[in-house]
Amino acid sequence: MTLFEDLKYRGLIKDISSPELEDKLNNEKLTFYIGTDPTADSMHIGHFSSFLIATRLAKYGHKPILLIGGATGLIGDPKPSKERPMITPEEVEHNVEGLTKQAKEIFGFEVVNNYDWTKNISTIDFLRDWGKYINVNYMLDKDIISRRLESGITFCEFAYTIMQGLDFVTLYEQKGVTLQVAGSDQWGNITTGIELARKKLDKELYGMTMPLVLDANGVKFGKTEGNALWLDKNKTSSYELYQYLINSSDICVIDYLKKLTFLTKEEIEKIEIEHNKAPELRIAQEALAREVITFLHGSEEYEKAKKISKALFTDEIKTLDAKTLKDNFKDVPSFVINEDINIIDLLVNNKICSSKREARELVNGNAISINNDKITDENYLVTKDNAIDKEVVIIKKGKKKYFLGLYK
Ligand code: 485
Repeated sequence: MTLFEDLKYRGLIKDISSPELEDKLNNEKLTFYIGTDPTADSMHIGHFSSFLIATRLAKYGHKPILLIGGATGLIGDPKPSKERPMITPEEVEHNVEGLTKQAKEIFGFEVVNNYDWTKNISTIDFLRDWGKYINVNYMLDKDIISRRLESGITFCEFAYTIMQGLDFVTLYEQKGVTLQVAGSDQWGNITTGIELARKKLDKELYGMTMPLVLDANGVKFGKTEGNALWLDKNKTSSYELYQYLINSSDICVIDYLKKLTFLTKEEIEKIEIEHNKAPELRIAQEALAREVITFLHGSEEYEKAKKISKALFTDEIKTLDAKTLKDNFKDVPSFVINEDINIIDLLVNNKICSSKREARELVNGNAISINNDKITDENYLVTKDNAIDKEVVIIKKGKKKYFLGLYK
């Protein structure tokens, strides 16, 4: 299979700037780039799904450059809805550091920062050397900008697309970059770069975008209620990542395998057959969790996450040590338990239930477990002696909600 066929099979091509790109991707060795802005000090799983294209193209001999937008992060890529809040230069710098380290660690490619070539451009140079080549009418036609005209857009954000375009041309001049890849929302910014290269240098650069990865409800992959799923394992444990991936819907999981793993078409087809025979075994979801977590954090972390997940549903939970449990339940609500306490009081005092009545109903309805033992007695006493390692009490409410009680 050629690279282009492989990308098409995976559903990874939304737009390409020219049909010539197919031949170039299949027969030439290109230097290409993908960028992200430092809005946080870690990437999340949505970035991962886009950045993975770098590794995919590299496997076919192309050379990736990863860009962290130390300059563009100070401006803010316009969202279709509203102006972004500005982030302080200190915060941007801190985030650039985190992202640069992370991008190197996870992907192992060259990382550049657009602040390096943007910081010394004067206002006059910006307007003469770049602004002069771009017509405002052309900018107003861009999807994201046109969607902001009614609610308003500041000149600061309006100019953003020229900054990204300037990056593309600069990376072509400095490093021979001829292709920019990104998610489909970046089409307008990629084409600004292509336009600048044509007008300034009479040079044809190329762009390619990927569709957004969506779940069964049309929600962006990786968007959970509340928190993002971070790639930094100190922010999102491998266990939490495992839980998210293992719970992927049957309808989407094959698409995720195509887009988020390097399993071959043959391997995915085999998994799909097995999966369709017995979806309840979650063979496809397990393969997804294995591939993604191993890529991000290594196989040991995957094995640990799998072990904990399995243990939570069996008595094996009692064989895990307090440290492993605490490390992997970082985002699970936790509280300190000071003394032996009746189950109903524990549930109400720590806001797991909103009233004693609700707590009793849940206990009587078999909906509460402590360290995987169903508690059905309203007078049950939670004690330090019964805590795992005399420290950790795992409280489960219903099928999925976990809480951690910790004895000091
Ligand atoms: O020269 C560049 C300067 C900045 C950027 C790219 C090239 C960042 C880009 N404008 C952006 O905002 N990207 C998003 C981000 O940083 O979160 C997301 C895109 C998504 C995908 C991902 O980055 O929304 O489609 O490309 C990697």
